[in-house]
Amino acid sequence: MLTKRLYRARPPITLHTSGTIDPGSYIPLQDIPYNASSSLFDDFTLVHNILNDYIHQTGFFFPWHRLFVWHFEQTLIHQCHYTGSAPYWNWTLDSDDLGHSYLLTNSDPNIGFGNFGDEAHQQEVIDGALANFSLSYPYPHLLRREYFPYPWKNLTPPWFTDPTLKVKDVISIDGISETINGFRGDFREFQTHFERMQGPHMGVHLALGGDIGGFCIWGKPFCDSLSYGNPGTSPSEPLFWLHHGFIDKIWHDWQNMRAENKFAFGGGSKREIAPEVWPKYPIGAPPDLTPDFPLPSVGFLPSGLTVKDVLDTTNDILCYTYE
Ligand SMILES: [Cu+2]
Repeated sequence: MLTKRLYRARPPITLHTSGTIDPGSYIPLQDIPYNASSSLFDDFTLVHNILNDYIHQTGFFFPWHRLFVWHFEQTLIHQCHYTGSAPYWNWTLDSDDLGHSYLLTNSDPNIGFGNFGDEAHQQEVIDGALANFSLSYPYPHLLRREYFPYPWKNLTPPWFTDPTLKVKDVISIDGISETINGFRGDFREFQTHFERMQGPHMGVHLALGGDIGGFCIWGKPFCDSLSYGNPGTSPSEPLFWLHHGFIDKIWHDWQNMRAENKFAFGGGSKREIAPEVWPKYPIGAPPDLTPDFPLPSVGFLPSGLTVKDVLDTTNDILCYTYE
């Protein structure tokens, strides 16, 4: 059964830097106000939003999200009496018809994630265990979800160049197994391919629209800087954790595919998405990250961990594997 409201963070998370890279530069993509009535679940969203510019299209993408999913799992275990581990959604198995997958059509009030939302009400999810699931960021609202089989149709070039691309074409079983088999020892190319603007990570986020797609409610604040809103708040959708759980598994599988992949790492520390420069730095501009760089924690995630600490999921810190 899904617990709808988790415990609040006590004390509230600190919104200042943990001292990673450039302490002065932790400025959120959109400086959303701290909401005192938020839940611990919401705090994860806030932290992801604060760090949005540091953890996407930089070398931190895979390692930071590994720490993020792990900390979510540990929080469920230690604060919410959860006895399982972080689950993942293998969307390659649903790629032929994502919109009708079991996960997205299960209305069971205890365990179902519910269907796509109600068109008449801003795509709010109205069935399943997440019906009327209330969220705090970027402003109080109910969970929203919408299906876009052509996720890039209305998004703007030059970042998104092919409006006709279908999500099913970038999340197929064959495509992902090629990704895991490819890029021998080359972490940078592996990430560049996986995190590309019209790749599988983006594809699933955008195909499900609403909160996980970072879509805003038109006419509300924080709905003007990007054509579709703010990807920083995507952890508002519980499916985020299943999507990133699977992304972590894909990285894990790639790491374990060959000895030279195992500790391969690279990427820049500075996100560059200005159209003229980002093709040159799809996973971040210099200074380049090394395995010794601390993972940004903003006083919420475990601090003092480096990239190296999360390269092997079976080490004493993370201590998990995939079956
Ligand atoms: Cu993210």
